[in-house]
Amino acid sequence: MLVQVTLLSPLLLLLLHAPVLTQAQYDMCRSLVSTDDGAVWEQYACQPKSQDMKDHMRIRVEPPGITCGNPPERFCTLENPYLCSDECDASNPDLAHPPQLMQDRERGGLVTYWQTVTWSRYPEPLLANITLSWNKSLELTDDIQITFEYGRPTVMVLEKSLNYGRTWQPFQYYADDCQDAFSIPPRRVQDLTAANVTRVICTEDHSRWVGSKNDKVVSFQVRPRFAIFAGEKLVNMDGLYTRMESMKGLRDFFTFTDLRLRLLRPALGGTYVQRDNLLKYFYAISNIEVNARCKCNLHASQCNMVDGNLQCVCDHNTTGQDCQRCKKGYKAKSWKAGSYLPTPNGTPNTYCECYGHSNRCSYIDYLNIVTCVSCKHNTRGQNCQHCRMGYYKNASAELDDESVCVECGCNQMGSLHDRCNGTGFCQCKDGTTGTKCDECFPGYYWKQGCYQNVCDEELQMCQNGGTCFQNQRCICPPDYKGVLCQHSRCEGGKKCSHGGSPPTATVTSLALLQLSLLTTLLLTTAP
Ligand SMILES: *[C@@H]1O[C@H](CO)[C@@H](O)[C@H](O)[C@H]1NC(C)=O
Ligand SMILES: *[C@@H]1O[C@H](CO)[C@@H](O)[C@H](O)[C@H]1NC(C)=O
Ligand SMILES: *[C@@H]1O[C@H](CO)[C@@H](O)[C@H](O)[C@H]1NC(C)=O
Ligand SMILES: *[C@@H]1O[C@H](CO)[C@@H](O)[C@H](O)[C@H]1NC(C)=O
Ligand SMILES: *[C@@H]1O[C@H](CO)[C@@H](O)[C@H](O)[C@H]1NC(C)=O
Ligand SMILES: *[C@@H]1O[C@H](CO)[C@@H](O)[C@H](O)[C@H]1NC(C)=O
Ligand SMILES: [Ca+2]
Repeated sequence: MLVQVTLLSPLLLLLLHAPVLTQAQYDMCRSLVSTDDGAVWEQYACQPKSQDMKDHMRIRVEPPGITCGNPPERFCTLENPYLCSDECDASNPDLAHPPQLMQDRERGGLVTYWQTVTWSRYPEPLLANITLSWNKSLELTDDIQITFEYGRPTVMVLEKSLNYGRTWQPFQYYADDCQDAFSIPPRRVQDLTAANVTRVICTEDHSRWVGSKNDKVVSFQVRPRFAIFAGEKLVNMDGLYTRMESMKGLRDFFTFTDLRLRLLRPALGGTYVQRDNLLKYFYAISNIEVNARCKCNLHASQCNMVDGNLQCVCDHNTTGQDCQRCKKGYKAKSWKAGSYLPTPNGTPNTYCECYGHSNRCSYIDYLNIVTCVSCKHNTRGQNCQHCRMGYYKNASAELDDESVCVECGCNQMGSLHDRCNGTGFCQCKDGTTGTKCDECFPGYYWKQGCYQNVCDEELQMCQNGGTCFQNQRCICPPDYKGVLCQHSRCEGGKKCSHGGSPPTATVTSLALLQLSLLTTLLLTTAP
């Protein structure tokens, strides 16, 4: 494996840097371009170089006590099942197999490996979890390779986390019989197409016992997946980057903060578990290769160790571990991820404009637009350029003014709804007026809204000595009734204390009343 890795790396570097040779600008944040107007800086996508992440990973194995050697234990091998002279002893450095031997740099051809206890508790399953953490979002740039000494597991799951280990999702299933182990049909990475490249598959390619010492590696194949877009030898990285830019979920598929190997059944060296020799079943891993680059949202070309953690060196006035925020004082425009592609094909390093009312933008796939999220200050819209319902835009204020949207303040009783027009005018109910609909037209009185006057001192006077109460009703003398006190209670032979008005007078006053009502009506409907 040592040989394999060192052989692979230069080739790998060449492949990963192939786009640099053809499209030099892609790995730089900006370059000087000469135009008719002289030289100008053109901004391009930037991302840090791919690196061997083995050096930075933190390894945790579970359950406790899964590592062999405490107490010391004898074990056999599948090749020589009856020669069980090997021993694992945690207290002896020469015989110990601690987890860090999965990430050490082996020297002088000496293979070092982590090893588990043997399957002496069969038929209870022999389970082990290996969790690899970086405390940083990373993007795979090459195949993950895990080297198993003494046989590859027959059942295993590779999981990943995008949120520092809070939640996990399967990345790939491995089994000698996928249907049997996971109830899913086996697939090969070679079967994947552009349409289903992000599918989580179960593969039988890395779990079978072939009896050959060279079949030690279990890989998660990134290169064949890239090749779907970049061609067989990854010569057309543009093709890949274009898809990374546009295809939903493609970039996320290769992104992770943690990886976990769930070892579910060791190599058997045959079809059945031999109960009389369980000392030959265990897991042993000598190396884990993870080549990746820091995810910096295309805003950094470098990623450094800061206080023991990887950290993007952010450009474009961004900040944060992944350059996922705007720097203080640069929040007028909202944060947006950079782009792989230079204009006009992409939108390199431009931001989404929210006029300072939001610092979050989101890409809506089916509309192909970038839109502000959670607009504040009572704004709304793709760029937070409109006012929320119930607010209107102050025409003399700038769009990025915090108080650009002014509350309509429509009177609840007097207006038809909460909305107002562009100059703050609410829509009023009949008889109501004023910008906020909190005043009455002449001839109307206010009582939780405007109502037409029943009586007043001019045209709709109360008759027969009645008095008008707040334009709402006439208070009549005892002998009179009716809205305007126009009816005598003495009619029909009743005795009255005071004399009634002559009938002719009543008729005249009624006619007058009708005339006055008409006039009021005409007055109120006039603009
Ligand atoms: C391994 O991790 C999974 C979750 O990813 C958990 O359900 C399981 O119990 C763990 N197994 C061991 C042996 O710790
Ligand atoms: C993870 O990284 C962040 C940012 O660099 C740091 O603040 C935090 O302490 C780190 N956590 C661990 C467990 O190292
Ligand atoms: C992906 O799509 C191709 C063609 O449609 C199909 O042959 C293949 O089986 C699919 N792979 C998976 C894992 O679904
Ligand atoms: C970052 O801010 C500076 C002003 O401080 C500005 O000149 C520069 O264009 C900004 N860069 C980007 C990529 O917006
Ligand atoms: C509108 O904005 C101007 C300028 O900022 C300000 O002077 C004025 O008071 C604002 N008007 C309202 C109704 O808020
Ligand atoms: C809003 O309504 C008022 C009153 O109806 C009108 O004078 C004004 O022109 C309207 N403003 C707009 C922008 O429509
Ligand atoms: Ca090793």
